[in-house]
Amino acid sequence: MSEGKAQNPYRLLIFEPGRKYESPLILNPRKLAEEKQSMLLPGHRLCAGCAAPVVVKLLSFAIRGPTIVVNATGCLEVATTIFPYTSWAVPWLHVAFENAASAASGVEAAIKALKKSGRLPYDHVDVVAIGGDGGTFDIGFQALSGMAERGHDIMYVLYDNEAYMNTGIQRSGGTPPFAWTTTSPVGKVIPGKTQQKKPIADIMVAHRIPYVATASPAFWADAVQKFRKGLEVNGPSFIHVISSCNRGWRFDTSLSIEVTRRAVDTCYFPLWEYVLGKGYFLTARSLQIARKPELKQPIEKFLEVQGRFRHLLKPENRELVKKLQEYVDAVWEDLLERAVNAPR
Ligand SMILES: Cc1ncc(C[n+]2csc(CCOP(=O)(O)OP(=O)(O)O)c2C)c(N)n1
Ligand code: SF4
Ligand SMILES: [Mg+2]
Repeated sequence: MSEGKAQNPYRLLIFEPGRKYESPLILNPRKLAEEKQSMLLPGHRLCAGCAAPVVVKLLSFAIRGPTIVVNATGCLEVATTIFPYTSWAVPWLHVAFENAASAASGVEAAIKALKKSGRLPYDHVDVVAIGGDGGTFDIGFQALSGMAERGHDIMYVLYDNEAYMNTGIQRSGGTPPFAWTTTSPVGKVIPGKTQQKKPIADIMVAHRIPYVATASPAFWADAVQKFRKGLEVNGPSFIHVISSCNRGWRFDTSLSIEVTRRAVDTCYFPLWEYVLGKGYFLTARSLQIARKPELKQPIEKFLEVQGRFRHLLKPENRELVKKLQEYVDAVWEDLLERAVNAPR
């Protein structure tokens, strides 16, 4: 863990055995730049403008000591570990597309066994599993649900770019209604995806795990705090991060963070956290919107900067935008009713 000024920003994060690492959470940008190093080193092949490495950087700001990352197959895995190289500065494991949560469960169980037999040279080792939406909403869901049910002490981070991007932009359970993908094409027969987005974070809440949260790279301090909370709880935690993809969402690379801001400003992707026994809490901009509803932007603000929704802005598709707005409003209203800190 970097302590004091980071001398070489491109080194491995070495955790000396026996030493206690209780690094305080830093939220001052200058201090972060001086004292914290990303666990993802430069030289990876993620696209310019991809939000996934930003998500990992924010996660890096939250880690508190020895950490092992388990990565599902997907853009983040493929583009950071092109054989024989790696961009990861922490121990990192990839097994398959569908089993990040079960591989991480094995890692966590092994750490426990080592600790029990006195062979773990650390007080504690955090295990973080990272998966894309395909690897989480769909193919990896069984492994994830099992991890939650067994109660492993793992933080699962979902970077949700809303399609199977690594294999060429196919729709997933995380793709929103009416989005264009190569398997939900826009044409005379269908207007993009015809199904809704699976409420994955609420599904994880239903598992009654200690901590679930949503996050956006545009609200970085909120995201870092949530990552830290997810690491600190005893047991499984799940952080759902909206992760823009300029290739699949069709926007200019300079808009990467702006798109994730608009996702929150329109309530398409509200920011909240769920603490077991306490309930749902709105955070950051979403809490501001709940207190001052006039801050809520129309869904067009999210759609208009993305080519995958270009067809929706044509006059003949006004009805679809209306439907999408109603869907967003219904989910938001539902959240307002559940949130403990929403104004009544
Ligand atoms: C069992 C299996 N089926 C299909 C694939 C091919 N495959 C690799 S990555 C990927 C898509 C990953 O999508 P997602 O999890 O959303 O991550 P992203 O690439 O979008 O970051 C697919 C279909 C695979 N590796 N294994
Ligand atoms: S295709 Fe999308 S998710 Fe994949 S590296 Fe490029 S921008 Fe990132
Ligand atoms: Mg994806």
